[in-house]
Amino acid sequence: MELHGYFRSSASYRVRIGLYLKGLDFDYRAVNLLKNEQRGEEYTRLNPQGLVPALVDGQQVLTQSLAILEWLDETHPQPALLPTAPLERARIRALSYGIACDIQPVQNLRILRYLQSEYGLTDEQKVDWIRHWIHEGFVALENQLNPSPFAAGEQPGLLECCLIPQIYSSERFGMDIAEYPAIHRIMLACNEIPAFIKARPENQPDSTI
Ligand SMILES: N[C@@H](CCC(=O)N[C@@H](CS)C(=O)NCC(=O)O)C(=O)O
Repeated sequence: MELHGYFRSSASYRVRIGLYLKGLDFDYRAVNLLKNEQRGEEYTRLNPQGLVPALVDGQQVLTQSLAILEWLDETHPQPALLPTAPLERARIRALSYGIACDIQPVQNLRILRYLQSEYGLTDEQKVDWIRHWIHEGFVALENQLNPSPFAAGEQPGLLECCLIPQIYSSERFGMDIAEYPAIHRIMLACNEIPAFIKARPENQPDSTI
């Protein structure tokens, strides 16, 4: 498999965690978002949306990080990213979508660039914007987390694949995760797990470019 992504992209980071949790081998193909390579002809042949990540498996191209993670879970069931009981699966999906559909999209590069070019937002205003939406999302998430080590119990899964990259983004913008104790506890537990360590942005080959 080939993962096309960018070291700082939270959606790419989600998929890296999933691949490493499942112990799957893949080649990493860096797509430099700052150079707009995601909009170039070569990459948009893989994903016409011009967004990373894309996962290539033989002749198949998969896009949308959550669809990729669920596909990985269906094709490589162990260790599972989702619980087995339908209601628990729905709960973990809801928490994960809360991050991937409601927090992350409004702070995406193209949104920030548009806010700057069309509405003249300064860098400081963009940081306020980002923090505002993350804080609102994290407060809601915090109130929905159980006191077990991970969102679904003893093992990390889909929610942690989404949460750890979102925490990385929030820390980049100066937020203090200790303000959200349940989220903080999950973060500390994930920080000990090799899959999460390998997936970190600073451990990717394009982090030094
Ligand atoms: N819903 C998509 C979001 C993908 C996405 O937003 N990717 C960002 C990086 S995290 C991107 O490629 N941004 C490029 C841009 O905004 O131009 C997914 O989960 O895969």
